[in-house]
Amino acid sequence: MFEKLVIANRGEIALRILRACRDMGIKTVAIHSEADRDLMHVGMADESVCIGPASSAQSYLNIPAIISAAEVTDATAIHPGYGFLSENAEFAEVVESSGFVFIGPKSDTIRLMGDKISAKRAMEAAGVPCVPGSIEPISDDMGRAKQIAQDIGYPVMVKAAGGGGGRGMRVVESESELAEAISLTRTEAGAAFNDDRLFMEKFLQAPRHVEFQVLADNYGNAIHLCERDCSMQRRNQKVIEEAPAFGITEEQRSFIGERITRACREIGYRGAGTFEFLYANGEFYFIEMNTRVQVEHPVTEMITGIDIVKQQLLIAAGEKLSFTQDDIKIRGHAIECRINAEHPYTFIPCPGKVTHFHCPGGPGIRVDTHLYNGYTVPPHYDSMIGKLLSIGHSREGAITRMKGALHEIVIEGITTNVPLLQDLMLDPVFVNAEHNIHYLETKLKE
Ligand code: MV4
Repeated sequence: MFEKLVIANRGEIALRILRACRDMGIKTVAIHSEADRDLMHVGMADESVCIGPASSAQSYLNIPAIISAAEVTDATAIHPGYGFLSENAEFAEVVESSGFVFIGPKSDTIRLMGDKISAKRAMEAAGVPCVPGSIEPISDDMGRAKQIAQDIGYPVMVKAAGGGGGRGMRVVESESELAEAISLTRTEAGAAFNDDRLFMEKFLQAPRHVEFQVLADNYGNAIHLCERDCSMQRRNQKVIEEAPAFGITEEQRSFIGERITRACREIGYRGAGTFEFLYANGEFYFIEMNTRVQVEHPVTEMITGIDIVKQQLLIAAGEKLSFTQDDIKIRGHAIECRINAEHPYTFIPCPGKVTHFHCPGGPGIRVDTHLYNGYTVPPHYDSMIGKLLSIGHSREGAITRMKGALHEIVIEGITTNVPLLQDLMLDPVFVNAEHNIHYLETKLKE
């Protein structure tokens, strides 16, 4: 196992990684920006290195500064967390070529999945159901593009190969809009991703977002840890996640599970990963794969009892998975509420000093946060300040416990989205599990 690891991230996930390292006897190096000297994990880590000014570009995205910090501290591995450089193939490559272990898949795998055309091609080859469409890059021949769209059937979606997470995509309702949509998306994609290749899919009108967690080692062993529903979202920012996803049968779960673990073996996947699907009319349609640990990984940990961050470290250190698919047993239902320092209805960020923080607790409650009394939330980064989780025997039991925890939590001095979360726990559409990816935006308009 690694002796010392650099945590190349901040906030709650940096603390989560530190705790996994502490459990495993791995020494930690916190790297941080000038604005983050007071982060909880910086004080707790064995060593810390300030790597640059507040702006992400000069600190958490600064590859040479992070490599230098690993070198001067004699660390042997680097955990990228989520966001920042976690899915940057070049970073993974530099980490490895500098002689450190990147906690994640090979850089080639990150590149393969970062290109949504090659990702989809790999998934189709493995028998993973994908959204109907064409993986042939759209050419400038409008006759051909019109033919493809007609074959798919309107409405279609034009997506950028370099996109993902909601960036670089456009809905096209009819042939009269197609040329303009292709031209605009191509220009945006070229500017944003330095890659103007596009592809086309059937536009699914009201799907749910259901994703499967996988773990794969270096020896061809791959398992899945059930799925999560992440449909309660706004502008591609998830607000509530849960596991398992409501209404998914054991038969569907094992069918998709079998296909995605086969895909992992075929592409030589390593580490933790997530297969994102749209779920509509009882069917799963692959859209993207995330090659990092995700914000919502704790709901899966709660229902499976598996420490996903610890598994990432074991796999990266060359260990074999110590359990098989048959060992994975789902117990109960878990819900995660993301706590953000933002106005609950306008979503305007509200950084500032936390004058009083009281953390909820009790049976079936987990809180992943770096907040403490007197901590100042800086304005430079994402507004998520923590995650509140509950588990119950049933979905209803998890909701009941979440309501209690949202009642207990006290965060004074800054404005948070807790009132929105409290509202959602009482919302009949959420309570009855009838929402899809558009529900929250529709509700907020009313
Ligand atoms: C789609 C779609 C409907 N049809 N693809 C948005 C994020 C990116 N991962 C893919 N996204 C979508 N792709 C087809 N063919 C709708 C979305 C989408 C979405 C997906 C998941 C979670 C939230 C979303 C919000 C808006 C649109």
